[in-house]
Amino acid sequence: SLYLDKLNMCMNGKHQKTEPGPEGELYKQCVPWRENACCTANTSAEAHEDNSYLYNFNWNHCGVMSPKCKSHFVQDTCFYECSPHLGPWIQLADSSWRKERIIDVPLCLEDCESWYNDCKYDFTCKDNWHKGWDWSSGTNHCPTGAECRLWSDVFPDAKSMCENIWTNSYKYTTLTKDSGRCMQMWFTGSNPNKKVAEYYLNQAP
Ligand code: FOL
Repeated sequence: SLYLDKLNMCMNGKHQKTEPGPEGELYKQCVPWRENACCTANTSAEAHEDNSYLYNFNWNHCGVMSPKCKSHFVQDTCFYECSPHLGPWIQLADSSWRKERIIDVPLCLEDCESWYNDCKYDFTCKDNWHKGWDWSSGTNHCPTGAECRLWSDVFPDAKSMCENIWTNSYKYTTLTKDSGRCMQMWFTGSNPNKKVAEYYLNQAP
């Protein structure tokens, strides 16, 4: 049924598989998705690389990103590329590089807050990392006029970071992991997000 499809599907993005399925050999931080994933082993390894072929994205656009901060971007990449339970939040995208996107995925409080906290001494020049970079060198650099500033000057709080950085992919929530009502970027063991997707699908009209 259409309902069950939404519980277990891959978005039509740039690198996701057509259908979710097991992957024996996912890399490091993407391992939690190995029983059922939208990413291939290759994508999971690339998720850990600087300037990877996935998006040629340069995390170090305002000096070297701290390892703690980068670990959250790696985890976000695993979540974005590997999650098979994003169906309730997949919408058509109006862009050249992907057919579909995610919008307003309710992120668990702990994941958003720890991400912000681990990046707060880092620097960036933009609050939306999807658009407006200078790509003339092949990777993104700060555009003219966008100065590197302390993270907290660009993002006043965790909410502004989680919601703005990927153009509302995430919705900030005060829901905690134990609620079963928010999506977890960081988890171990079996994927807790399936039940969350099921809950939100049943809320839909
Ligand atoms: N993580 C999450 N959670 N949601 C996402 O949507 C997401 N997207 C990416 C990575 N992680 C994500 C992909 N990131 C460009 C910049 C960043 C990017 C993909 C592509 C890029 O090419 N930007 C151009 C505009 C391209 C266009 O819109 O046509 C630019 O102007 O900088």
